[in-house]
Amino acid sequence: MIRVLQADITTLKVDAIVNAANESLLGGGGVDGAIHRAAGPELREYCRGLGGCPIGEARITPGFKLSAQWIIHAVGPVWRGGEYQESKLLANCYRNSFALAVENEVKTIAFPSISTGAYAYPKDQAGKIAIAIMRDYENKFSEIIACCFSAADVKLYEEMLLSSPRQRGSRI
Ligand code: AR6
Repeated sequence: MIRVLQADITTLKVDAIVNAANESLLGGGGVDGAIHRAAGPELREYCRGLGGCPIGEARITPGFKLSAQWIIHAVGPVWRGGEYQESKLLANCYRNSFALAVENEVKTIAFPSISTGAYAYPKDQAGKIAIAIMRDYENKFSEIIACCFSAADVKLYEEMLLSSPRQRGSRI
């Protein structure tokens, strides 16, 4: 199932949380900064060994001091008006994160709203992509959490979830 929650993603007790990282994977502001602070300095050391990550792709690390066993670091696109493959790149972030989660037998996973902070992706357009891909993977997980930071984001995601029903054949 997909659940919308208002929370600091670093506090969630799930198998994996997803980070909205940058190409260096060495930390930054926003959710990335919060995750690095909560996971501790070992995360940065581990990430240094990964050698970065291209936009649209994802990398997995241990959760270190987090309750989550894994952190999946996805690099979203910077919004540049919509003509620079932003939607495809954002969709790839979600797909590649889910693929890594499946490979690592993750059953519960939480996503922030990738690219909608510092990278300025319009929230409604980004939310539509996030929900559509969460629906594609819904059957492979016991819980997918859309972790929103603000009450306004919760409202937006809940509306989008309602207008994007579970796919045919996926109901038990
Ligand atoms: N828990 C859940 N969501 C959060 C949290 C949190 N603790 N903190 C912020 N958000 P952003 P981006 C929400 O800027 O747009 C960093 O510097 C926030 O409200 O974190 O993908 C990286 O290093 C927003 O909805 O990520 C990159 O350089 C969402 O998380 C760059 O920012 C994403 O906002 C990535 O920018």
